[in-house]
Amino acid sequence: SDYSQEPPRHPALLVNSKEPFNAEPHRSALVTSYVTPVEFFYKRNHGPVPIVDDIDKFSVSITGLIENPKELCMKDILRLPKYAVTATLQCAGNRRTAMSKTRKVKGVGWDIAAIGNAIWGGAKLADVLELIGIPKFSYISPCGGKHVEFVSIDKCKEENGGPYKASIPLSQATNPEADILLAYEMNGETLNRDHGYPLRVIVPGVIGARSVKWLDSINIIAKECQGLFTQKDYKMFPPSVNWDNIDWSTRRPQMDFPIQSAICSLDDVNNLKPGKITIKGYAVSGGGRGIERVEVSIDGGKTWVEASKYQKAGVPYISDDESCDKWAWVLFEAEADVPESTEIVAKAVDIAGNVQPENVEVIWNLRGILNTSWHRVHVQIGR
Ligand code: MTE
Ligand code: MO
Repeated sequence: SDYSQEPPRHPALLVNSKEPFNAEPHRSALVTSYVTPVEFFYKRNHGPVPIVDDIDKFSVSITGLIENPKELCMKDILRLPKYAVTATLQCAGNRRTAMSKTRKVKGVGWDIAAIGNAIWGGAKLADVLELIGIPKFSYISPCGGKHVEFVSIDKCKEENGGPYKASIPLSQATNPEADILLAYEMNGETLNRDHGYPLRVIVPGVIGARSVKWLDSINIIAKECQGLFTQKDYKMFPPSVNWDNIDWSTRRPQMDFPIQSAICSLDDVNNLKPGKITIKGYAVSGGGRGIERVEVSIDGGKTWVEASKYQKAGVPYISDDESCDKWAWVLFEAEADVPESTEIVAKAVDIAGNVQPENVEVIWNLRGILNTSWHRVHVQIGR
């Protein structure tokens, strides 16, 4: 693989793998603003970043189980109504490093910042599909049924040099309220190369792996994508499954991510003076489920206080308010007096009442995905 033409990147990123490039910001960068700046947004690539230098020649082919396969050029996509969707993208491997401390897991190590919140600008996939003759709200049996597969331009070694790909159910793809985008902008700027220039898919509320970057083609297929990242990766196994007894076919590909929260204003271990500290972090749930509450403990999880939550600075977040961004995280904040060394913990509850598990052991899985256990940091108080 050729990594000689990678794009420039912010030097402050913490690099977990150089080739392919996998990097996250320091966790503190996530709570300085509700919308994550592009340069501090985590980057998760499976191969070299492809180069698209002639945008006039760029097109997306739409093929498969449709009557009239079509090529859409960038102009065709720009002609469709443009939407701006604020959505949090989270890698299924976020917080994997901590899961590995219980028992070793396989995969790129991530701290708690393989997540970011951006304003994605683009056309709705439901509009694109309508343009080629697939009606909105195409309802196909919820078990089985057609899928929409996204295939990239990139080449990754896990696919034996083939492109990265993933699929989502057709019923979701044709639902305009699912807000799935073919995005060409991120935070009001042209999408950059690391994040999928010129065009990527954004599937809000779903693990990042389904938001295919550098889109090359869309295929309507009879059942879910047979590619590696749908069949032999990004599946949730119970703790009893190991590399000797794994049967990938017994599990479905992970789609929505579960309720998640983490403290970003403190490192894993902090040496502080006694006094007031501010505890800040993010909370988000998959499937567009809002956040009901975030609680913080300064005694290792024995007692809790509720943190304040916001999206827009200065406006308290209320999950069922029309004005809140349903696909986006909330930032939380709590102040506490910490007189002695202790463990500080955060946990969140979504509007369906889903809670984070107390320990990582109960959700441990060999691929190290979806570590959503209570987030704990240590504070050592010196005099
Ligand atoms: N799309 C392509 N073509 N190639 C990739 O390697 N990585 C996926 C997804 N889409 C990937 C991809 C994964 S696992 C994640 S978490 C997100 O992109 C990361 O998106 P980002 O780099 O814009 O943060
Ligand atoms: Mo990912």
